[in-house]
Amino acid sequence: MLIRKPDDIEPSEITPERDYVNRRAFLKMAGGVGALAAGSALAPRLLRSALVADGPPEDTPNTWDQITSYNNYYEFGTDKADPKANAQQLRTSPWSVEVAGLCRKPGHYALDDLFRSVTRVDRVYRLRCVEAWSMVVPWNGYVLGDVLRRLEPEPGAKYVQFTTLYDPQQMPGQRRPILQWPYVEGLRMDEAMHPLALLVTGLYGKPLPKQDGAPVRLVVPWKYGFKGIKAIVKIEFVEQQPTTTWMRAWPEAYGFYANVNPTVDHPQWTQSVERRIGEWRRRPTQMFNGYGDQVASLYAGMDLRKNF
Ligand SMILES: Nc1nc2c(c(=O)[nH]1)N[C@H]1C(S)=C(S)[C@@H](COP(=O)(O)O)O[C@H]1N2
Ligand SMILES: [Mo]
Repeated sequence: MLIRKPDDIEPSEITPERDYVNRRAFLKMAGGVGALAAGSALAPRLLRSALVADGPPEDTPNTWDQITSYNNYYEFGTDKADPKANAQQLRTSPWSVEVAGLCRKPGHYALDDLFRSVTRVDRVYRLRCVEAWSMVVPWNGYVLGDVLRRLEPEPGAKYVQFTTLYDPQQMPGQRRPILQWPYVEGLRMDEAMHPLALLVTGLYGKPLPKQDGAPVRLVVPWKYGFKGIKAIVKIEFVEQQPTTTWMRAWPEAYGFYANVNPTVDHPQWTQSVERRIGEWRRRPTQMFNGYGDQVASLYAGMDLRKNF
């Protein structure tokens, strides 16, 4: 892990981050430093530094700084630091999402209306980028299926397509043909309805930073990170499998399904291992990014080497 001295930690981030540290990490540490720290005014700091230094392996969330300064968002540049530097001028309010296609409630929705009477959820998920790095992110948002159901998809709706804002004035990357703009993504309807899939509006209990996809992005934890389309302005219910930005760019490398699969390599590198941001050692990549117990049945009978 990246080890930060307690002095480097903003007091404001201690409480929220500590709340998200997972239970296993807490238990592991509780017998040691925890006892020492208990009752001391310094307890939160000691607690946090102990967790960072001794941190467990699996699913300790990455820090706010890591999650918000190491980004992929080509609309704002192709270097990892570019989105944070270049996205801050994006106007994210007011914002509306167009709902179109095969459903009974099409229209232009303000975000509040899109999420009206949908329960907010907090979920700590692994994010596995196709570039073989990963992070753990405490997201806040809404179960995608809960939102979609309220839009009353029609029986002919077999897929959902998502579209990012197209505005080259605000998104400098769109002035260059890095990708075909706007960025588009899609899910099969049963994938979209799976309870792990989220529309995300926050992280660490704070509004979603612009570089992470404000005001609303998709998060599908068993798929490669590129499925997590940012700054969504359109949701369309369609009958045929829609195209996606990365399929268009390089179909041999990026399929529609994009399920994390350590046995199907990228043409230029292995997908069998990954590096967690903040660590040096490489860890094995897990099938479906470790969510197979929950999602494997969606793909029963499919050849996942062909449908990669
Ligand atoms: N509109 C849009 N969405 C996007 C991207 C992008 O370039 N444009 N990059 C994707 C990729 S490759 C990844 S790994 C994730 C990264 O999300 P993060 O920057 O919040 O970690 O966003 C995805 N969503
Ligand atoms: Mo990615």
